[in-house]
Amino acid sequence: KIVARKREEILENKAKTPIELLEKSEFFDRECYSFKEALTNTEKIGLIAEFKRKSPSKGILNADADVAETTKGYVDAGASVLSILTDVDFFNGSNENLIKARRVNEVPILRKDFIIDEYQILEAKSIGADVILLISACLSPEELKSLGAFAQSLGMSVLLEVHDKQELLCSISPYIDAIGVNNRNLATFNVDIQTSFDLADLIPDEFVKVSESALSNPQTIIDLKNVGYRGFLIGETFMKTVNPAETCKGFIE
Ligand code: IGP
Repeated sequence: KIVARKREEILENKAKTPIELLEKSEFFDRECYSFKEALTNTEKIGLIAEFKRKSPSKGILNADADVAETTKGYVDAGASVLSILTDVDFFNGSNENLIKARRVNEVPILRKDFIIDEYQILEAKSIGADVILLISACLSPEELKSLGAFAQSLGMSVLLEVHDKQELLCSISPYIDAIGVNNRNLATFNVDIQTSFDLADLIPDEFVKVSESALSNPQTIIDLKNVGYRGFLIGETFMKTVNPAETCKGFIE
């Protein structure tokens, strides 16, 4: 369902903003920040703090938080990377939100969306993103390789998302930089942190290990660090509170 909607959206966006226009954006030629570098060789805990207004499983999380203020607050609190939802239909996100975050922050930004086409990667670059997400459950191994190679050819980093052993084993390629284990099953919305613990040893060492979703307890981060994780993607725990940046700060301290 999501993929069908994305195909429509891509056609609409291509008609409005053709590739030649994307390439003229003020951000298109900037050098991307490295996702890997931001999460390794650092004293920071490796937080990837997400700006997400709504989710299909929980509905509205936060209708009011200001994106510039919140993301700047995340970074001031010690977040290493920002994740910005740009999907409109399912997450109330927007490209505009990512642009606003880009203008006030100097850390890597992950464009959080369902990427199925090279156009969306060019669009990500044009709005100031450094990292794209490729979801194993939405793409064939061939698509994962070609989209990953395309993003890397633009100087961007690639985060591959998996949620079980089979997805992991058939999706690994040289065209990814980091592997994110989603603790939330996208089909059922069930969450289980054990997923990250179970897959840790199966992720080859050359990829940065990221644990995604349902993280709400600092002790879990410490335990995941001990099995090799270096990135921790957190949305809801922060966004469901009135002041997400303040909550992030409390979490890091
Ligand atoms: C954040 P949470 O439970 O902290 O809000 O999860 C992030 O992992 C989640 O938003 C996410 C997501 C995705 C959203 C993970 N993979 C793919 C949209 C698309």
